[in-house]
Amino acid sequence: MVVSPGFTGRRRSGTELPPGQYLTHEFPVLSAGPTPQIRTDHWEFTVATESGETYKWDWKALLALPAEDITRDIHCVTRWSKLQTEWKGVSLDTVLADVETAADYALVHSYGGYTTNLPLEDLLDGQAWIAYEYDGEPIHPEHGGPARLLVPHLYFWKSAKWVRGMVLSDSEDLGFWETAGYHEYGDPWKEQRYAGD
Ligand SMILES: Nc1nc2c(c(=O)[nH]1)N[C@H]1C(S)=C(S)[C@@H](COP(=O)(O)O)O[C@H]1N2
Ligand SMILES: [Mo]
Repeated sequence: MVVSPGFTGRRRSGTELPPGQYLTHEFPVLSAGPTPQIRTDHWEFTVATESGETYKWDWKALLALPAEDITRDIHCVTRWSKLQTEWKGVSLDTVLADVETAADYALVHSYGGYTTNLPLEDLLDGQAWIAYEYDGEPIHPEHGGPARLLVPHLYFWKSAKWVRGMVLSDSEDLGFWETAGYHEYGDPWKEQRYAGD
């Protein structure tokens, strides 16, 4: 990794781009497979813990949780960044409030089979949401609707579209892109694109 002059390691927002990124005003679609069509009356979000407990939310239960408006920059590892994108969704702090776990890692699963791994702590403390609106509208299916993960402080491949749940565990299982050679953590400010960066 090349450390740029003045790099502080702090997470910044709104004015600056991470190293190697360019600004776009488009909203590119990046999907590793076809767009699954998920009806909200069939949608479910499941959390399985390291002790074998499972917790489930259906669409009504998700909407019943207090939602937040979220404005954040997003950074795709293919080098586009989009500033100050606007979402509505439920914080993972809220979703996981009553989940009993001491796990260190989460493997997030999507409808369609996509997976991505994150340390559980990166999903907490106001850093991650289950988002269901983008720009004041339900999230378009291509962009992950009816609901996607939003973890804007990491490269956008961590923000699993069509999210359906996560498995919490004491050891880190790699997800789809991470298994294919992308970085296990993916901090855009440290340019953690590929394993070993
Ligand atoms: N389920 C699923 N989630 C996914 C992906 C995917 O292929 N499948 N692609 C990831 C990547 S690489 C990026 S950059 C963003 C793209 O989101 P967008 O298509 O809404 O721009 O979704 C991430 N989440
Ligand atoms: Mo991406």
